[in-house]
Amino acid sequence: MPTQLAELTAPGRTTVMGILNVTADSFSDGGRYLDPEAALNHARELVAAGADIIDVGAESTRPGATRVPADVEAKRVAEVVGLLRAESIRTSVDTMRAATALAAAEAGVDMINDVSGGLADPDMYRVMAQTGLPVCLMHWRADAFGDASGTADHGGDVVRDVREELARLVESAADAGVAPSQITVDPGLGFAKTPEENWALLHALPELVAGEYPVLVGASRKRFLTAIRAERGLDHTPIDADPATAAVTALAAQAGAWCVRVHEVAVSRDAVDVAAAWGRGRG
Ligand code: PMM
Repeated sequence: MPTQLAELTAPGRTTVMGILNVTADSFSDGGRYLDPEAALNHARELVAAGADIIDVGAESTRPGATRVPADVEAKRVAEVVGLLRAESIRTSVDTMRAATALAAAEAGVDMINDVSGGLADPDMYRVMAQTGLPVCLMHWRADAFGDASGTADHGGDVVRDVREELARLVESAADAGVAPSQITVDPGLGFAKTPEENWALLHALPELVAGEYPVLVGASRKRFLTAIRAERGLDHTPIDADPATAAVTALAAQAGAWCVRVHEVAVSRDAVDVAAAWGRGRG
């Protein structure tokens, strides 16, 4: 029996997904966790800090990133997923390749997270269906799924486009046999979107949450957040965006997001706990 989405859903609060990039070039942590032992140690730290699930990715989508060869990606993620599985740590695999998703599933991964929403690889929906695992379909309109830079023309209504395009992804996945009860969606903050579009999507989060599928929010350390500090002339490296990320987490949790995907877990876990306690204050 594959992992059910309900098992990855923290009772009474937003789920916290910790990011583990097993890459050479991710924009905030590239190269630090390429060694499987270092990756395992970092995953343990993320869990100790309050992560419910660890998202393992071996391919960066940062602007300017080049794609990692398929066999290298599959080997890197499967190895780390296997190590985490041996410690009963829940994992998702962040990949656009069906073969990598399958290798991760064989190593015991609990969820498939595809930033292309299943569009980058014609076999992805079939593998999602075959494994029966929970999936995250992220919105990213792109001609070629290389890096996340550039923008798409949303005719002034990014919220409408993202809702409609996510609905189409869900339909395609379901047509291929993915159980609707295993599907989550993600507006894809920072993926071919302007800062204004990212804020419009966050503003509209209650609308997205009101839809049929649980919503995952990935704002952590993204450029539209560091921009807040840059505007004030402050340091604005990706890590400097951790407090702003925690603020997004609190507001996203308040808006009913199912999950937040973050690098710095401890403060985001506090933020979702605060939002949950605040909600219980209604009595
Ligand atoms: N962002 C990144 C990678 N994977 N997955 C989902 N579901 N949502 C996201 O927003 C997302 C993602 C890019 O960020 P990273 O390079 O810091 O991991």
